[in-house]
Amino acid sequence: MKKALIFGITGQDGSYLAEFLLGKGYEVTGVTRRVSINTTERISHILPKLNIVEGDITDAFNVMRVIEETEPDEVYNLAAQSHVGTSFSQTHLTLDVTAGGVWNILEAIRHSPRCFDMRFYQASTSELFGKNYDETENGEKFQNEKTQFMPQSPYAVAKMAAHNMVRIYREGYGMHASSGILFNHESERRGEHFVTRKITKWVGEFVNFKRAVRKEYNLKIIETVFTEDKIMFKCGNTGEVLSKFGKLRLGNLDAYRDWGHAADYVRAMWMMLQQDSPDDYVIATGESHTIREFLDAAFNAVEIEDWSDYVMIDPEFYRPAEVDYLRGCPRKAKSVLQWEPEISFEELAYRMVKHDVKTQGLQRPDLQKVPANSFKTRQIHMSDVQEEGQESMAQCPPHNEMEFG
Ligand code: NAP
Ligand code: F7E
Repeated sequence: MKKALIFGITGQDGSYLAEFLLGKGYEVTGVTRRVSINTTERISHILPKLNIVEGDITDAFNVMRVIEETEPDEVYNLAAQSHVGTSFSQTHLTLDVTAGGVWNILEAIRHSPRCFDMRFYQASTSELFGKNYDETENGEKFQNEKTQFMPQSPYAVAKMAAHNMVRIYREGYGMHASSGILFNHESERRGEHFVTRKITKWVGEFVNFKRAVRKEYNLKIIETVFTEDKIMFKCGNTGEVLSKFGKLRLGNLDAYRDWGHAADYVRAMWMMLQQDSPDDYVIATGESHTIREFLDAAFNAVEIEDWSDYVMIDPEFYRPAEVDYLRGCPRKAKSVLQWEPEISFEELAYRMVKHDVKTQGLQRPDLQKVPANSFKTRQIHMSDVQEEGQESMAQCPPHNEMEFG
């Protein structure tokens, strides 16, 4: 039985990779940090099948001990301070974990008597390209393995140091060490502070909140009124203000990202380590969309066609430096690894919204009752009134805005 060791098993990718490797018959060990709350939510369904050891990649001795004791055939490093925005305010921590941690793993493997029996995967990123791209003859922008790096954040600088270190250990010491230059990949398990999940979680909360207002007041007719930063719910018949909900606050909506599903991307990680020779590969869908387009897809999934009244721009979420355009060319991964993504952009957004509508429905929303005339309205959204205005206020079951199959 092959043995795999995963640093970062509690993260989005770690959870999908662990599932995937168990499915392939691997014995899987995951490294988790000692923290004061439970961080194993994403792997709770497979915990009994995993070996869990405590560790932190910034602790060189600990990393060495874990590698010695578990004797893995394959080591996957997914551990990182992975939030680009946060890396601007926690620069040192980001460098220590996202770059320094990789040194520790590479050194531990290099000094191990089993050095050449182990294969190593490093989670590199499209953030390495930063502001840079190449162009086809038709002027289409893209990034591939040959595109020059121009990092735009402390996160990207740390990942670039790690990426180069992996290459140096591969070429200098002959280690089987590969880096996957992965473009953005999301899922139902995506961290809640990344833009896609922030959007779908908000949509899930909003849909369930509106349902709860209807249920609480036995109403079919709700008028939705928009203020600067809130969405107010009024009784469609009496005009009484019933409750309010904060708008979705976002930063730059014009950046382009090449978004895939994490389940497809962890397959590519494994495929890289099955090659006779180690190498670097771009993993991407080849399609690029703006955050506006993701908002279209997410709101359309709950039958809201125009999201502009529901979203407000908050400068807090702008970054000191931005990556404007990412679109990966996965040709090498397709021809060498035979890797293809299976989940489309539309399917990704739909799955995430479906998940968040369902899970947020299990929470009990706090309906903040608002005294009448306690706010100034800016715009009034009439669609709800027009759609439902003829209905009576008779006792009715909770209204289902959206039924997923
Ligand atoms: P994630 O959800 O943020 O997971 C990060 C993981 O790293 C968590 O398990 C976290 O543990 C662990 N970690 C953080 N600091 C650590 C430390 N000092 N020692 C040990 N473990 C530590 O990230 P992800 O989306 O799964 O991404 C996986 C990897 O791919 C990351 O390296 C990321 O930078 C890279 N990447 C991601 C994408 C993407 O779009 N998702 C694209 C390209 C590259 P806790 O649970 O304890 O916090
Ligand atoms: O931002 C914009 C933001 O934080 C995407 C990480 O997994 O992928 C990820 O990094 C875009 C940026 O991901 C908000 O300015 C607008 O242009 O979801 P994100 P990211 O920065 O692309 C790469 C490949 C990684 O390697 C990273 O580990 O969305 N944006 N408004 C916002 N972003 C966030 N987070 N929050 C907002 O409110």
